[in-house]
Amino acid sequence: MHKNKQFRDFLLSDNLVFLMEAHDALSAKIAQVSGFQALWASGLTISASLGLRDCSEISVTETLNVVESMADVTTIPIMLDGDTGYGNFNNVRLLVKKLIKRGISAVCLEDKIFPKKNSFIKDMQPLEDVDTFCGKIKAGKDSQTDDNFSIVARTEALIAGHSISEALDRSYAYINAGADAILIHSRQTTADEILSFLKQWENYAPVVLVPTKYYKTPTNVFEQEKVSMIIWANHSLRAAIVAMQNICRKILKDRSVENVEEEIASLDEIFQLVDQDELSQAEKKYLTKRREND
Ligand code: SPV
Ligand code: MG
Repeated sequence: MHKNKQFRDFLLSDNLVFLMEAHDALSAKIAQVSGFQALWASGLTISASLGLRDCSEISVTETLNVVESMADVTTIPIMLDGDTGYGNFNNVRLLVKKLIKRGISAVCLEDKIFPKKNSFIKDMQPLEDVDTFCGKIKAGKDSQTDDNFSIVARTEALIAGHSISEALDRSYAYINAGADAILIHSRQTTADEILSFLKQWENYAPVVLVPTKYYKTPTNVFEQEKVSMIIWANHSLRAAIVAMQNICRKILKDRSVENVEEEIASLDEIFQLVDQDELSQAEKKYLTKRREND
């Protein structure tokens, strides 16, 4: 449970915290070992790693199983990308309860309509009615069994082509409905509209950003604007795709693995990541008697 408090503290603190994308237990573990303080369980990359589209194609059960496996092997807080909440307010209530049981510290809900599509697909996706979305947030907050679980409300107003003032109005409404923070999303390649939003927002409540497209803006610019969190939303999977494509090409071309050994993780590295040593220690402790009786 203290992970939930840690996540809430990250939201409220003056320091900028980075959330690294994870799509399975191994990518979650690698992000933690690398030094990230929190994880983003991305809808896009979890879907892609299951061979599916980020269009509400994966079920709640599939998502829960993946995030549980991430929580099992890590100790840092995880925020699930909860998309539209998989239905109406009632589905959100069930989702929140199940996430807390599975060791997840926060969920991000977006004001689109189920079934949604990824924000970088060029379609203009309709936004959820403000009151309906506020109902989802209230229902989620009322059903959380741990006070420190966080709900981040994500507005897609800018992505859907609406004005900054529409994004601001929606964000105020979501915070007033009980959301712990706002995620303001943009698909522009500069941070202009985000910075304009932040100036007018005046740090009314914590803000989370996803600079997938406006990555050229240095992160200290956002830090100066008191942004709480930045999500690197898909970079582990994108790195893994290139690495896997390269290795597949090379092995096929060379008809051998002789030239790839140096480029890939050793088996020892895999054993280390899954904590093989822990099992060896446990065997010494728990298998002793059997050995004595042999
Ligand atoms: C995701 O990672 O699934 C996100 C972020 O929601 S984005 O792809 O930018 O919509
Ligand atoms: Mg998503």
